[in-house]
Amino acid sequence: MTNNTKNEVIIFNPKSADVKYRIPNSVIQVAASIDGDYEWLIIDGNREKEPLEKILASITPHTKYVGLSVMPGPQLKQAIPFSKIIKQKFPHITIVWGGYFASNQYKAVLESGFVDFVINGPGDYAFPELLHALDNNLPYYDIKNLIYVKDNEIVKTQKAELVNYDDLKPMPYAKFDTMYSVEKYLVKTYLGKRTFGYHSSFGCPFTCSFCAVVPIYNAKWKGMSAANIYKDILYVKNKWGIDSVEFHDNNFYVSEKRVIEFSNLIKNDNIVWWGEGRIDTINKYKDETLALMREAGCKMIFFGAETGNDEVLKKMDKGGTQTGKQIIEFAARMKKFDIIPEYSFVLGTPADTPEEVMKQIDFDIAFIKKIKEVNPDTEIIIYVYSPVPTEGSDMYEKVLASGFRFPQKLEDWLSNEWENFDLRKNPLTPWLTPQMIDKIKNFETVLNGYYPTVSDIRLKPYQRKLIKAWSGLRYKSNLFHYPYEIKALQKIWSYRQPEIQGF
Ligand code: B12
Ligand code: SF4
Repeated sequence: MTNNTKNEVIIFNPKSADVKYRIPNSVIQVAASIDGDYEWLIIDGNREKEPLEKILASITPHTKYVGLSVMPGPQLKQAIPFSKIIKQKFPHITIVWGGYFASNQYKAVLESGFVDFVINGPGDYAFPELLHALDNNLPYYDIKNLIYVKDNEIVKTQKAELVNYDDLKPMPYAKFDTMYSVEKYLVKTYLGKRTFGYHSSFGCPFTCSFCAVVPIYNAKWKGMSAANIYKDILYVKNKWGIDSVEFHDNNFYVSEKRVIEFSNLIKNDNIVWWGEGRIDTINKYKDETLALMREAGCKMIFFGAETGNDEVLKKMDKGGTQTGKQIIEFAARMKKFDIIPEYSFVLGTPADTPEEVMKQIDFDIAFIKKIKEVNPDTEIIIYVYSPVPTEGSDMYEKVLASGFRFPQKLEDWLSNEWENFDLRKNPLTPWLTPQMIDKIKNFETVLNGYYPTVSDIRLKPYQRKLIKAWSGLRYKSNLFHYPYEIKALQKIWSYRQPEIQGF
């Protein structure tokens, strides 16, 4: 099909997962923004054996723009070299990057010389406006959410008000289906056999200083109406037979009213759903709302618990009213409603002395064990703190004071060390010693052994039992050193790590 079409705009989603790739909503939404105005083609790196060849073969004399969606980590492995090659072979093509990495690391991206524009945050208006300006030789300094280089200086245009989701053009799923079968993106998860990914709001009203959403959305949030979410979900259900939905919003549960409306709409459709939320937000929900959500299919919710230490929560600028006590009590409350809380923790935040860093790690290990006592079904996900450039925040000031610096050159992000940094597995942060990293990792191994995650649908019951019994000995006596035997079992039975594989 690529031979007969103009492919005026090619939008590339670099490979982000080896298996169970999610529907690439970022690039589909970008395509929606130009649908009807340009002939576009999406190429999904997750679905191509030779994605670069496919891009090069799809470029026609009409192709003027190649857009890439880039988040940190493995997507860079294709985004960087492919952009460079496209620019070398087709210097007249304008290369545009969008996505979280592009927006947060725009300096390195633009200084590479092979990316022409960065879309800073939502591209729903910025992208079509940019193409229109370039096509008509118009100035683009007044287009919001744009970053580019002019006279060797980086120019950042004004940030736009948050997009009204309900006003956007519909997601062109049916057209995308002619490029890649949507069917193949329906993955088997803990939620169901045919889980679909959907995104229904921009931003987040909070300012956690470790979070990459903050520099882009500056504590703003705006969501689609419940009626439109429902309309889309129903369309996908009727067309592709989905049985469950992962809401990919940064914070799906900001508005209780929206959640109630959506729950009432979806409750008879037999759809199981999941999303990310805040403990202090949902703790304010009424009991009836929580019961309704469960009845409507909300089986599990992801929460950034971060730490049980109130001082550190403050330093993280977690905002709201979250406290250690609340985190524990909330886990118990969720149990009553049969909704599994998935708590993510960020260990290894900077402190004044190495002793304090270690003390904090020990504190959180004990805290996590307490949560498991209160509600053993709570899923725990552990990240090692990786800085994000939230300029002006206390935490980031501490990070800079420690001597930490992000790579200056785009291609430096391709090293293994920086990939591990992106995956929040082994950050190159000066205040974390190998012993600290080992302690975190070893505890995680023993914890995952003693409480195998329910979302790991591949572990057979007897495997679960065996790992649990063995790890229990270590867990109960706090013997976390060198848990090689648990690691070996997990490797043989390919244990799933939600913190790397997503969700
Ligand atoms: C789905 C998802 C994934 C999927 C992959 C999706 C894909 N592209 O194939 C999976 C599960 C594989 C994944 C993995 C990871 N992810 Co991820 N992911 C998401 C999630 C939840 C939704 C993305 C999405 O579809 N958004 C919907 C679209 C509409 O919004 P959008 O992406 O922002 O797109 C808009 C603009 O950014 C812009 N835009 C984006 N791309 C482009 C491209 C062009 C050309 C233009 C013009 C504009 C543009 O316009 C779009 C429309 O307005 C986001 C959180 C979020 N809510 O966005 C995290 C998120 C992007 N992921 C994140 C991270 C860190 C990762 C990981 C690197 C690490 C991890 N532990 O999760 C891994 C990488 C692992 C790997 N193997 O690659 C972070 C990035 C934070 C940061 N530090 O920059 C986010 C923000 C989550 C978070 N809050 O921490 N992820
Ligand atoms: S609540 Fe979550 S998404 Fe919002 S700023 Fe904090 S960590 Fe980021």
